[in-house]
Amino acid sequence: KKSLPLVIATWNFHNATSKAWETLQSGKSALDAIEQGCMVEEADVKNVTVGKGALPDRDGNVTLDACIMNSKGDCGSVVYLQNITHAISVARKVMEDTPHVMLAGKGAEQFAYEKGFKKENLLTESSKKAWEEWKVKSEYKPIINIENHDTIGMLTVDKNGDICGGCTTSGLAYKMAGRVGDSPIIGAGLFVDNEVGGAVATGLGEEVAKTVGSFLVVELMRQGKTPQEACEEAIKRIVSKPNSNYKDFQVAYIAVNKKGETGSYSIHKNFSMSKVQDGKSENIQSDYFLKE
Ligand code: SD4
Repeated sequence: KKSLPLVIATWNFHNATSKAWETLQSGKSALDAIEQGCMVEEADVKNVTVGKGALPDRDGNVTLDACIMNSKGDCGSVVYLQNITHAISVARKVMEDTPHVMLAGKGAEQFAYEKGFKKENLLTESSKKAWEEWKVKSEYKPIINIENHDTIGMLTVDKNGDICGGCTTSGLAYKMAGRVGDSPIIGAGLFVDNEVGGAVATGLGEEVAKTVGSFLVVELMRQGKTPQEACEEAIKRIVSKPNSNYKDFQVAYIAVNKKGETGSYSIHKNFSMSKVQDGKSENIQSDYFLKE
């Protein structure tokens, strides 16, 4: 049996997983750890796929998607949220302070102000410049995510074996106005089942949503697969579809089970998972489907 607690996240998000680990160590809840960890990336203007400084949609608007899930099976989500950096915190408030699961757009923003969140301009000068350069050609093409900075999806298992998760993103750069990805959709971008485990996705959200990817990973674990096997099977579901053009997009999953075993798998190479366990932080290169 692997030692608990542990924290994992998509990509090389050492600062975020470390923050989540410290939060757990300070005696706070696993949900606090998820929120605090995800907030690190939301606040980091250098991460152009999450929170402040994110790349905008085609029209120049930064719109955020996020969700959170606790070990009791409660969840909260915001979609198409503008002008608020910490979408993950608003998602948590939706979960805890409303009878609903999901709030969208203006309603989500209004709710955030009522809860005391500050209005902020999320479009930084450098993201604005990138968008203006993109506009010259306006080529609409999802890009394979090979860099080590991207959507953050995070899972924790606390010392009692209870599991929580979160996911926060600006989605695809230069997406159509109004586009919502997988990340705020419970079961697609994130799923936690405290009897079994949790999973989160990153990459081209449309492909994740079409296969209800994170729920699939968790159900496969319920049927006896390891987290690694479950992630592989969920990726195979996507690439084995008739007419799948998987060579042109990336999807990746990370997963954890109740014992603290973890797994990750992607279509293309260069995906990695951050992990903190026993106080040791590491970045683990993920195995992948498309071998040269
Ligand atoms: C989306 N899955 O909106 C997100 C984006 C992402 O790596 O994960 N990028 O489709």
